[in-house]
Amino acid sequence: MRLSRYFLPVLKEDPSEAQIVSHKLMLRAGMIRQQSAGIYVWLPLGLKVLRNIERIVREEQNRAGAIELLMPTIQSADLWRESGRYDAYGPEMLRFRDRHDREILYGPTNEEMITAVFRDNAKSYRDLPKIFYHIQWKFRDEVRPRFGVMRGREFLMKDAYSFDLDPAGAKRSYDAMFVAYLRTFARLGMVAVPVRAPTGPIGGNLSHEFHILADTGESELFYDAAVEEITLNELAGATPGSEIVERLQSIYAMESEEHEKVADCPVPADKLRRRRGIEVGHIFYFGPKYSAAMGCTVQGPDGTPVHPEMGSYGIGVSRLVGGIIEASHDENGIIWPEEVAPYKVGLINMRVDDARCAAAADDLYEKLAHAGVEVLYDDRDERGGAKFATMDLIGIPTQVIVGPKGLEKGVVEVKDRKTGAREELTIEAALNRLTA
Ligand code: P5A
Repeated sequence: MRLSRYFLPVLKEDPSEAQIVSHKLMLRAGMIRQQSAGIYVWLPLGLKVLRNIERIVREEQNRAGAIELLMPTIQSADLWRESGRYDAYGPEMLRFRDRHDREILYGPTNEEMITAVFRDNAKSYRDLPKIFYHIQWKFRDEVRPRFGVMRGREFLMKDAYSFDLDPAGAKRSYDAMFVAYLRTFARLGMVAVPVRAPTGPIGGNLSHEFHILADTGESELFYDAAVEEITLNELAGATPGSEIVERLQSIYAMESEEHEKVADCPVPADKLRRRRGIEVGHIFYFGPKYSAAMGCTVQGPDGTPVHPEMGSYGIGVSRLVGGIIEASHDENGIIWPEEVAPYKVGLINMRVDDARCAAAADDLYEKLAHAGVEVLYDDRDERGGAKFATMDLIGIPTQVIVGPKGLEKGVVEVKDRKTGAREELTIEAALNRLTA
């Protein structure tokens, strides 16, 4: 993408409406604009990041055997009356009426709807087990929407729902999602701490919250340092029901209020970590709570009807954009982990008025694009300093700088956004490096 043709409204100053660094940086980097309290427009650069996160979430859901569908944002009040949650949910639910005076709502979550879909379309135990998911906008009329996309009113969630014949099967589904979550956050470049959690209004008896570590996180966590050693390699062997999963689920990690109630912490002091965290995922096993309330049965192997055992599994996709920035930035701006970066390479032409520079930069741009590398090419007529500042601000992992002095020597400069390390490479060597 040529920056001269793109839409990247960056801001030089910190916007006064933002209190935390990710919100400031998302506004300054031209990723989002607020439309009304807790409701945002995703500008082109922000949308690219959101889509990248969605892609990784989707790949890991599919890998775990979950099946994608898409449920609507608008739901009927009657559906929620079936579970008893219409009255229980309170003012966070946005309720309205259609032209026929029927009560409807903007969905804050989809347990009721998926239970109805399964009830109306599945007949026997042979339809089990199943895990469904969708990635869909939600609305919760939060009392205090704040911190930009971190606590929005309209936000994007991946929510999955599992149906099993018995508790042992349900635990396997829970394990599959548990591992998928650790894999997802690791691929996003984050350490995610699985915290044993109280279940709240979703109900049930087994639940984990997933927190990514950042000093500005809303919760304070105490956890065993072993969490930080969980790698994609180890997760490869973590099949549902395996010892690895049991070990990972029982690693000590608690919010401070819970930790303080523990008389004998099993973790030795030198292994106990205290950090702040941002909740980016939450999973629940709640058994037949909704299937029983809503008359969802399948015929069991012996002919008797059974209410499927269910669980639900959420990831805050839009919250993750802010969460990743909280965990990965410096004084100059965002530092995107490779997999979520909106562009992999930021190409800077220092002198658009110099024919040699323009030709060399154009040529590099064409070749990188041809090799399938996503490049943001700053071909604007601007000062070099402003171009560096923009690239640093928007956090593209690798910058390539084409200038007249370098070209004299036949080289360009390649800069790593994260470490700041700079290297002079011939154009050919730079191409090889960036397309490797
Ligand atoms: C699990 C999936 C649920 O809603 N039902 C379906 C269950 N869980 S949850 O914990 O309430 O939400 C799941 C994740 O969504 C993100 N989230 C939000 N993100 C931005 N703004 C909000 N107001 C907001 N509320 C929830 C969180 O990441 C949460 O873990």
